[in-house]
Amino acid sequence: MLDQALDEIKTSPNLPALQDLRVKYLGKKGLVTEQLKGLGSLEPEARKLAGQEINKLKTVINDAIDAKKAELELNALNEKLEKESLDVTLPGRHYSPGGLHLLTQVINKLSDVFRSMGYDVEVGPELEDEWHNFDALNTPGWHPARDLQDTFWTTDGRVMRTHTSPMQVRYMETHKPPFKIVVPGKVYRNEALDATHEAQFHQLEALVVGERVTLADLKGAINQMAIALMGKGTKTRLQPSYFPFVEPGAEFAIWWTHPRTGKEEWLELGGCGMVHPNVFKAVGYENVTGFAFGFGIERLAMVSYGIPDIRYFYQSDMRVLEQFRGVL
Ligand code: YSA
Repeated sequence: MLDQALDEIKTSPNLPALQDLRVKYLGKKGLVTEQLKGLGSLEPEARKLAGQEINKLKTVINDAIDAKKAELELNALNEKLEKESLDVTLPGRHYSPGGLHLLTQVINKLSDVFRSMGYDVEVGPELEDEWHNFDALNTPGWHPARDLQDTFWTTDGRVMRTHTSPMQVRYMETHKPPFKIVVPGKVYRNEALDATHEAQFHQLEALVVGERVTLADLKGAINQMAIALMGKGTKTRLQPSYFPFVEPGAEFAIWWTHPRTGKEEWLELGGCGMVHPNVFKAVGYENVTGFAFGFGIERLAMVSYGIPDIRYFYQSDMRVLEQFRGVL
């Protein structure tokens, strides 16, 4: 029986067939098990000898089946691997590392430029109270200038800040002059949207306060910023204008080439001026002067990169965003 069993095991073609052999020889009603059952009728001495023989037989068959099983499993694995063979020369899958949004890059660059000019970079809350956004900036409730900055109010009377200027007040409330700060951040307005107007956009505010700060310092700071951003020879212009929180006030512009018309023209970037005495009064400052300016970061990015429509910044269109990966 042993020879036959070993022969069958050796030629067993696959794992199910091998399992059948295990049952055939070693199962509850298997051939070897049956032999064990027959031992009862033998004399004790003969039973002992026969029992040892049968157990040996059982072990040999069991070992042979285990060895064959390992061999069949290995064969199966090899076959599978052969079918699935890996081509290690294939190029890997490309995962995009992502990148910073152009506006983030411009804000980072602006922060670097101003830090190099000795300014501290500050941030402030986007949800403001009316006092900081308007009243303390010399814009009381009856002031017509409020209409220019229509925005979103919460039911408890707070306001999504319409500009970064409220941070002028917040900073002065908690710091003593002299200082130079810039404040980049998001602002909100209830706007009719078009190529140059969004309801959520970014501004950068600058505030410099000291003993003898002049309009010439203001013009110098704006020039320096424009040159750092756009290179030597960049022209800037101040034009008289009105903002309640400065006196005198101005708008400043940068000379640029319109990306679509190709025409050279002035692009209004933002407002500026000498800090109004009423603003200093609101925060308890005396005997100081200062200048401030604030401008739209989207507008600046549009100038720098020839982007014709502000809405491109917020449409998450990869064809647009990818063009500006790592430009700064
Ligand atoms: C003025 C004087 C200062 O001493 C300090 C700051 C300022 C700026 C003032 N706080 C302000 O917000 N002026 S502004 O209403 O004319 O806006 C400033 C700039 O933000 C604009 O010149 C423009 O570049 C940008 N802006 C305004 N509305 C916008 C916008 N950008 C995109 N979408 C809008 N809806």
